[in-house]
Amino acid sequence: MSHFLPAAQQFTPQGRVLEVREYGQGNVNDTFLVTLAGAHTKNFILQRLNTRVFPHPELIMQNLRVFTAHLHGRLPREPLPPGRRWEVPAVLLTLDGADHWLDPGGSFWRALSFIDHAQSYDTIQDLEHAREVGYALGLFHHLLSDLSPERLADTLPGFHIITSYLRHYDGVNAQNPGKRSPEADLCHRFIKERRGGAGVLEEAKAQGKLPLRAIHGDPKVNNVLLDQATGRAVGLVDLDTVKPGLVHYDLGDCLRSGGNPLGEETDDWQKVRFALDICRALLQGYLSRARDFFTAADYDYLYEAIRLLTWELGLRFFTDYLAGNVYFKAKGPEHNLARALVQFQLAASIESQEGAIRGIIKELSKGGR
Ligand code: GN1
Ligand code: MG
Repeated sequence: MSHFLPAAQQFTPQGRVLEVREYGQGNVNDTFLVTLAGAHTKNFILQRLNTRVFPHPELIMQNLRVFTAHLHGRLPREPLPPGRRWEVPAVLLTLDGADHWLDPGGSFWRALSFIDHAQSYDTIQDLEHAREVGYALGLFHHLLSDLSPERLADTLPGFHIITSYLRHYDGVNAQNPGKRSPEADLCHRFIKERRGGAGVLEEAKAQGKLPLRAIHGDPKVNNVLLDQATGRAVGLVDLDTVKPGLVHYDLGDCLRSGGNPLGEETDDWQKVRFALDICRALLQGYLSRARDFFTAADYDYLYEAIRLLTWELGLRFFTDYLAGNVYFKAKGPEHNLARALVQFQLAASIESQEGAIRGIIKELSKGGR
């Protein structure tokens, strides 16, 4: 703990830190849970932002300020159904009143309040959980639907722009034609066969069919907190990619994460399947809060969003494998290849169930429950 103690101590009076331990499963930033001494044991979240991925972390803090101020203004006017709560992590200041601390080595540290009596899971546990994950994303979008996206900085240019990821893949490939294996060949083939349709969401955006909105950027299942007692969703965490984007990025990402019961870290990639019942329940939960802003065009692009965001994550993992694992933290040289295979298999399963998925979307667009 001593290593991280100086960072934790920036955000709390001396002598109060009892413990600092690694927390969560983040693939990019380093996250710690800090436990404090006191009348009641209190925790906060301490994070070291990855400045290789986020070259301007101060813009992340700026977005967090805009986002939290908006939500705190809006939440009191937003009646929640009985028995529900909704929490937004607060930015904690250093003892000097700053929203971050640069350590002597130049690392960027910031702290957030911890949401009590809540937990998350890496995979969907049952259909009720799927509904809650969808509900959380729908409420999140609903609460942000009157925040003008221009007020948020683009903290990660190119994020979820598949054509940019393809350019990067081509560049990495040209420099590094080495790594061949049956699995790598499978990934190359998978990308080659599908790159034609990669720009569908960007084209719809350029044509004005899909508007830019304020989005979460990374609403995977383990970023949705559930109340420990009731199982109801209480909030979304991991707000570093809150920025302008398409709600389709969020929905596609949430469904590729939720719709894969084996989870994105499974070793058994050949067994990966997209679960239609989870897809339906998650979308039902989402639409229970999103119907007021979700348009006919939004429904039209939903299937493509699920397919594309899944394929995109496979492409991102595979490119990182080829590049030597410089973006996603990896447990070994083949880890990102294994992760890519999971997403490509999931994308294939989505494609093989296109008719059924489109059927669910159609039924729900008519108000089906
Ligand atoms: C990364 O760091 P983490 O685990 O919150 C990534 C997401 C991916 C996710 C896959 C900024 O999120 O886009 O979907 O891994 N975040 C960034 O698990 O690239
Ligand atoms: Mg994240």
